[in-house]
Amino acid sequence: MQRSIKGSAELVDSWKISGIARAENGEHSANLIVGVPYEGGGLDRHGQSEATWHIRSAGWGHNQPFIGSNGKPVHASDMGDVHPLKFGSTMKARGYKYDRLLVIGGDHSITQPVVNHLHGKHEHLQLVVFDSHIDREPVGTGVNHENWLNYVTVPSAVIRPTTAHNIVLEETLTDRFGHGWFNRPTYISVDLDYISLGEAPGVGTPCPGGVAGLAMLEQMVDLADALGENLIGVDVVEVTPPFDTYGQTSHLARNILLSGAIS
Ligand SMILES: [Mn+2]
Repeated sequence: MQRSIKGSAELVDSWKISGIARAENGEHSANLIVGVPYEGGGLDRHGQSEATWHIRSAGWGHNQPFIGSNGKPVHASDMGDVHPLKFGSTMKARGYKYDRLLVIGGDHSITQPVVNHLHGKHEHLQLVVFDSHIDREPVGTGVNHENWLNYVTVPSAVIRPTTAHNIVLEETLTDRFGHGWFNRPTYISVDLDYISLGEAPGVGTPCPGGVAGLAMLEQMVDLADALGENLIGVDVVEVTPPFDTYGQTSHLARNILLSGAIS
């Protein structure tokens, strides 16, 4: 089923997604989807601002309620797209309540306003980033896709492809956050350049040596299991449709996002 959306000034007013209803102001969603189609420049490859449409429409032909990684339907609603600088104010104004926030980027800088907004709601929030890059370049010219982690107000752990194994993942999170890390509210950010270029060619800053898409999906499922209701948000960022092949990067991004959904 496809629905067209009439949005406000903040919302893009013409997108469609298979089986997902529009979020009404003030309603409760198990999974609230929001797009942040922003690119700040500074990348060799442009097009991250096109990704929200492509990732949503990657499910277009499925004609289903979305099915989560455990085979059960995912109940989700979609608030449309919002500018990163209006993220916090829009969320407050619309009064959405949700168990889990599913965020579609946008370049990686969009994670910063999302996480800082959530930090206002969850004092002990922590951030797990899957990325081939560290994203802590020097500051000075404002928040961008290479330095945004410097502007995040919560503790973070960056998981790079060399530390992809699940045991190493757990060790890394324990080192960074301490034992019992799964007992604190957590946000997961997935840069698609963490995935092997063969499976995810449509990214802003390609990096050879990424992990298999299946390994990423397994890590998401394991993390979601370990965290339970403490997993409060997931994003997929840096998808760059003009450099994609047959939409495969967008489709993988969609599946990663939904593997982090509550179902
Ligand atoms: Mn990144």
